[in-house]
Amino acid sequence: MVQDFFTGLDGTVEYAGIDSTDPYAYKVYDKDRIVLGTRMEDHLRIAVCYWHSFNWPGSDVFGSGTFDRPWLEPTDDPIGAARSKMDAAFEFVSKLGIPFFCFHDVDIAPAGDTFAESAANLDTMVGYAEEKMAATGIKLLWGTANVFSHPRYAAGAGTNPDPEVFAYAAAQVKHALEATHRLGGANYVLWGGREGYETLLNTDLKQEAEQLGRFLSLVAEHKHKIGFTGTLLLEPKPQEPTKHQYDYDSQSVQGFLDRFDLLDEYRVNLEVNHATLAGHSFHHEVAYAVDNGILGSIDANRGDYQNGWDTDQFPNSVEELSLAVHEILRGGGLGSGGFNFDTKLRRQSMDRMDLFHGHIGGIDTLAQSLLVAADMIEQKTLTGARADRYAGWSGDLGTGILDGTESLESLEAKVAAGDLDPDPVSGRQEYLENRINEVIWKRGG
Ligand code: XLS
Ligand code: NI
Ligand code: NI
Repeated sequence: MVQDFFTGLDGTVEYAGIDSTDPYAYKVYDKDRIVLGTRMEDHLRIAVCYWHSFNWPGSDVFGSGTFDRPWLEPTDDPIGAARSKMDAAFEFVSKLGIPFFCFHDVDIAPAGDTFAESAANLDTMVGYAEEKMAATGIKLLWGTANVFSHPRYAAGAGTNPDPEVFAYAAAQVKHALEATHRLGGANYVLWGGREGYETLLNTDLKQEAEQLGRFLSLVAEHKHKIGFTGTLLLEPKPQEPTKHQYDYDSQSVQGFLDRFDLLDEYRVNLEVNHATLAGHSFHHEVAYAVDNGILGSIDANRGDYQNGWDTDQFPNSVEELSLAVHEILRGGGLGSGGFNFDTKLRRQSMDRMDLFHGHIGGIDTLAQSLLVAADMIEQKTLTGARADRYAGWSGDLGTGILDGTESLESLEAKVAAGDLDPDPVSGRQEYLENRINEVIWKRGG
């Protein structure tokens, strides 16, 4: 008998429109609404993450768990408890009415005393997930391996100074990749939480980069060997828990992939709060990835501008997200990716029903951002201004420079002959800011 955990809500969260006062209804997210020719649900491909929502008891470094999570209570039946947790997760995602979930191996299956036991536990729980997915229609956006929490990974997984730890991480990632494949996952993620360093005093940067490149090549080889057709994704983050993480941001990941000839094998999973930790805006990270052909998927959340760490709060700013969603639409959408809510409740949000409030607000914010971004695309609010700004590059001089016809000598000759007389023009930043606000305000955002 499957127990119901979210009895505070009988049915499912439905779209009720902006005039509804029901806190358990979507005000904007209307999955079947067509936006630029595509259903809203198919644009956004929203996922709930297992770790923050179902595994985390609300503990922080100063205190223990505060959350009401009956499925996390101590037990002498770890597989039974993992099943209850999965019941809770699937009940929640079904009631939320969104299509995907994401997990780490250790989120869904208890650790055993040996690798073989842990792997067997994962297989058991993957079997249970298959049943749950078949019964609910919920799909897997991505799976991943947690190769950062266990003490053996304190000095890194693929970048560990000990090759035995590399081997252990390789075994764990292989198994998690196969579990993701078995569940029909659309992507597989690698977040290198401890692939970095605490101090340069004991770190051989050259050696660790070689190891990481090799690790990623092995994963790509295995993906093809087992016939997994999902996308491999690297998730950049500049630091935390390490002082410095190698997958710092999209640009450094792109350089790393290029160096190890892996640009065809990997894309990026960009997280809002990781972008801001790196000193970028999320808009920057997305725009960079789109323009360099490496955008894969998104971990939706937000940081706190007063704090320097990964607070993983639920997104609530349409203004901030609209700009990023606009770049995504401009780039042709997310493909196999989606918006995974890598989001945490605040520690004082103890009630399990708070999980609904966090997700409903975040999903509506995202939906509103999609509408704003679609308006911006249709009105060419930014694309038109950008095209005008670079129009000179389609003329004879611009094409001649880029295609190699011109040299420094020929350019000097043109300038010296007085043929060219460039006129500085306005970048119109304030004008563009106003146009964006108009779109947002017209949408009632
Ligand atoms: C941590 C990361 C992590 C990844 C999955 O900061 O966001 O949650 O998304 O390992
Ligand atoms: Ni993440
Ligand atoms: Ni994060």
